[in-house]
Amino acid sequence: MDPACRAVKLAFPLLFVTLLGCGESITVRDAWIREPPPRSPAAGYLIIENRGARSVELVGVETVAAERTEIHVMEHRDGKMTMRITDAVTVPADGQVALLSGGTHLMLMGLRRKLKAGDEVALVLHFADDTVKRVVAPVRKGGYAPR
Ligand SMILES: [Cu+2]
Repeated sequence: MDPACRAVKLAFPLLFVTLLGCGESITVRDAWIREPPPRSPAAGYLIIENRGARSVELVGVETVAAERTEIHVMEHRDGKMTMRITDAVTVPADGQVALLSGGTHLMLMGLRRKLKAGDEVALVLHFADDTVKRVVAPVRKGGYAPR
């Protein structure tokens, strides 16, 4: 949240959204989690839209369904695609980032319960500007789609 928005929010907690639209520039949609094989982490996908004039950074994701949730990027190494943890994903101003099968994705590590198609997982997304977005991700069967 930019400093002006934060100041207005502190001074006028009920008015800031309608007056300035602060914190309303980020939308999370099309979230889903692939049903994982037994004893495996689960990959999660979603799209983050940023209608604001500044870029925002996704800096963390959490869910009660897993001990921790990592953000993974794919990279070529020695001719193979491998996954690497990243600290943040930048969503450009007036743009979007798609976490898709075969690309940047969420990885739910240490699942606390079995995830089966039809289940729902509540995800909490934290952004560097203190914005918090909650989204419910259905669990679906789905093939891996390299890109
Ligand atoms: Cu991964």
